[in-house]
Amino acid sequence: MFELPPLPYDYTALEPKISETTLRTHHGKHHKAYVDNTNKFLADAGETATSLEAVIRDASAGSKTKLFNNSAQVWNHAFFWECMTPSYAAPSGELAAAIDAAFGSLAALKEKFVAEGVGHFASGWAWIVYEDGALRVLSTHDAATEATRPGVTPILLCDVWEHAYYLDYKNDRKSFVETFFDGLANWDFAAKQLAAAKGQGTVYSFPAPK
Ligand code: MN3
Repeated sequence: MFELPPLPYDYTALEPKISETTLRTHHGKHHKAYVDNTNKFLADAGETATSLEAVIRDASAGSKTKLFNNSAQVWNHAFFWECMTPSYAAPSGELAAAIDAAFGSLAALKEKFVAEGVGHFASGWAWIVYEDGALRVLSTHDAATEATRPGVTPILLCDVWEHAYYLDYKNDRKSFVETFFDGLANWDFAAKQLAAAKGQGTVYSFPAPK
């Protein structure tokens, strides 16, 4: 059985950028439901999971759409929580250098990331990933995840489903994505992911089932 990981901070820790109500609903209801559904689908199929990443790969390869959608959403949300912090600090060191190399500046990355997140039609996720030796920005639809794409390390992730921001920002997705980028993004976590992608440390993986 997979368990819903606790948030890495208090439900009120991101206020006013993200309200306690939004976090309680998003983590305690939406994310929990994806965990519960994943466990149910696995139990119904008589399958014992070794890791969430293996479940996602298997569901994708086997066209098990419901299991894929739910298990990928479990991973994406757990990673998304890690990608935010109540103690914002701008990128530094090797991450800042990689941003400058790929985009020219943090401001240029912001412009690209916000455009990707805002321009993404309907539900999905805006990502910064490390691929082929460089950072890049992309978005995925619905539950689609970069967690299991070969050769890719997720660096930073923003949920652009309406449930992520509607209570706090109504239909203003742009303000939400800008606030995420400028005030919530956990660049320390992103830097650890980048270092791990280059062989220094371990990339994030979802907690093992119990
Ligand atoms: Mn969500």
